[in-house]
Amino acid sequence: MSLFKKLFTTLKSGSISQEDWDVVRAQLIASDLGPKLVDQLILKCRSLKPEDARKSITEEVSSWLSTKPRNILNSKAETKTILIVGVNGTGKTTSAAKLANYLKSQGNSVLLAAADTFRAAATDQIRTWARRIDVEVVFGEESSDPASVAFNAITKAKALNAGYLIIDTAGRLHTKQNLMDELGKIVRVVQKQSTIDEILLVVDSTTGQNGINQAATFIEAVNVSGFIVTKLDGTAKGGIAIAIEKATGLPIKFVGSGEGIEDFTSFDQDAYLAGLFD
Ligand SMILES: Nc1nc2c(ncn2[C@@H]2O[C@H](COP(=O)(O)OP(=O)(O)OP(=O)(O)O)[C@@H](O)[C@H]2O)c(=O)[nH]1
Ligand SMILES: [Mg+2]
Repeated sequence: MSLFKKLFTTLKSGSISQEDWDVVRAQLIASDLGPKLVDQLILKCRSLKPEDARKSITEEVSSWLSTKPRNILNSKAETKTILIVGVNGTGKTTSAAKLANYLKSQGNSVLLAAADTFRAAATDQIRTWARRIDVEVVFGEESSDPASVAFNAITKAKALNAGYLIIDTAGRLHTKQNLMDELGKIVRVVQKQSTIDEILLVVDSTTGQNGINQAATFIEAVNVSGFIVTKLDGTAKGGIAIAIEKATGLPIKFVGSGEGIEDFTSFDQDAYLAGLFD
């Protein structure tokens, strides 16, 4: 990600002019760290000795990251249920398939649910993925009640004794309120039958600070437990990862870095921090 490379090389060079600071600031702003965090960081850096820079910056940024667990939370339920939510186009359906494949490759049995019934194409998309990764998917008619798909899915998952149920949801409805009401209903219907272990909010890293505003809306509506940050392959704006954790206190659990099924990893905090300087 090299977010702090410029900052780091500037600090190491010793004498730093105001112009140098301006360049560093502009670069950090462009990375979507957000002006407030950028200024906080630069203020700190101005008083740093070059030899302490890397350690101090790492400590500062670490203190901004979520302290909540990054692994998938596992209740005692036989079937762990994961709800995938987010704004349209962020990568929910792709991430649901990637996560299903990831969990399957670890030896788990996985069931997918297509609770985006807003468009027929949404169901087709997840069914195509499901065939490819050889995972079963529960779906309904176009415009049918997404909560009924979720209900059928959790019923089936329990009957099959599936290890995980991953529910994909719509990102677009006629209004934001409709969308939030729909998500709330899916949550209630599933919770009548089982615990929801995770509600993962998918955030497109290329949308920058907008992602933080989206997050706030979803966090208000449902009990978001963590993030999947997507499209990190297409951006130098990796600062959003830090900014969104600082703003919400919630952890990034997975990152997507391409359109392929394997372009998906758990978020490794230490590797991420190390990568900021390289
Ligand atoms: N480069 C890149 N593209 C991605 C990534 N994740 C998803 N995409 C692409 O982003 C587009 C939208 O992905 P979807 O998974 O359909 O997004 P969605 O949130 O389900 O969209 P809606 O159902 O319309 O709300 C697709 O073209 C995906 O291939 C990623 O990590 N990197
Ligand atoms: Mg989708």
